[in-house]
Amino acid sequence: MNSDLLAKTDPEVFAAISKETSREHNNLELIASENFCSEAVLAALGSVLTNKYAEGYPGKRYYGGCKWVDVAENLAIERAKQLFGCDHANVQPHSGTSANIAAYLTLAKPGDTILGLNLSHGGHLSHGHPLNFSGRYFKVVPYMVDKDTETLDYAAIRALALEHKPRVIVSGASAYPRTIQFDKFQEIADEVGAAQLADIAHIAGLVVTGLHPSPVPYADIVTTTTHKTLRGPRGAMAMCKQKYAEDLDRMVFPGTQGGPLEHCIAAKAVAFKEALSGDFKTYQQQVLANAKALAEALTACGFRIVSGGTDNHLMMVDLRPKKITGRDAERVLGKVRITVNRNTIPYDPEKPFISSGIRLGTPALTTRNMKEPEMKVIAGLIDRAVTARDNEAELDKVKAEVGELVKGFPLYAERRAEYRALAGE
Ligand code: DSN
Repeated sequence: MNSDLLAKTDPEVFAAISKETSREHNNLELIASENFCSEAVLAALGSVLTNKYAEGYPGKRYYGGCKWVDVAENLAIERAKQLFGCDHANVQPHSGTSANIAAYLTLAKPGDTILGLNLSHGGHLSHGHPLNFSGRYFKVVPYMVDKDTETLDYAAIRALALEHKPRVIVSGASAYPRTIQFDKFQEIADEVGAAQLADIAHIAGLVVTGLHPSPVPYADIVTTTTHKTLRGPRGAMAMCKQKYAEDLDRMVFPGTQGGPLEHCIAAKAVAFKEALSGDFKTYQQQVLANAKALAEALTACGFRIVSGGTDNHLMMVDLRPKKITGRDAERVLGKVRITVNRNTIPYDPEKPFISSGIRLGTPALTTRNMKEPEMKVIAGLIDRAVTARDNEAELDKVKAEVGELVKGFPLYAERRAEYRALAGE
């Protein structure tokens, strides 16, 4: 892995990477948007493809010497098309937000109206938050979840669309635990003459394995990151119907990006190949089973799960029954090596920085082969930590139990052993 070279050349950066590798193994990772990619994906990321400038697209570059990056990028494109069943795929977006910028500008002009799920109700910054480019350059009409069911209310979304006549309706979310009906979004979009932009960053792995309905047959543009349930490298992609292909490509490059990150694109190709395998569906089924098991076990411990449960890889936990804020729970759980993020829950009385909830997801723990019995144990550990928030002795006990649990599910074992040897540990 050439770690010895890095350890010699730059011991400080080496130490940070080495310690992060240990942290990923030693902690229970419950951040719903994180995952652990394979050694093969990491190998592609750490390759010489990072050296190459390749502005343009395979066969139409503005630089010489692109023969081999063209091979890698074409593999990524073809595998993406096969995986998602889309007409056209652009694998160059550096991030989910970059993909969304290109998608908006393909479908709309600055100043046009977009309809997106409010961030506090499970949406994403790039779906129209006032401080984000999407809220600065477009007129945003946010939609909310229903106050009683805490789920999407398609009749209310339709009413807003009829009133405001948006150019783009954004479907998709980053903190929504229920199935999203992209066909219903399309009916609304068709009725008001809008385009549908489906951002499936969180659920892409479920979509490609048929465990969540796909927006691809309906939406004008579909964007996703590649590092969440899809378990690839950090990055993103955008897909569209053939009629938008040229415009979307032009809006990614030269519209909003320069040189593509060909090492990331090669790593996307590797991840797509992994996602096309039968094992990937088994993995995603376990992600869902684990999420259900965790939500049920937390409910049994007295937590309130927003909307009463989950259909996907994540759940929103209302902490008010436990009289603790999201910020404090995130801190206490961090002490016992359980990593989560605070999150507003729908109609949250607290400000986002404090929040009344945490968002939990199972993709990362499932990659470590944890199953339903471990989810029950973890729910108990979360409950004990939150309850014992001021009792350092009890928190130490919970932390020790986390340590015992993770030992049975090693992560990046060879890599860690190599790093430890180099650090003389
Ligand atoms: N995609 C967001 C998340 O879900 O964590 C961050 O932008």
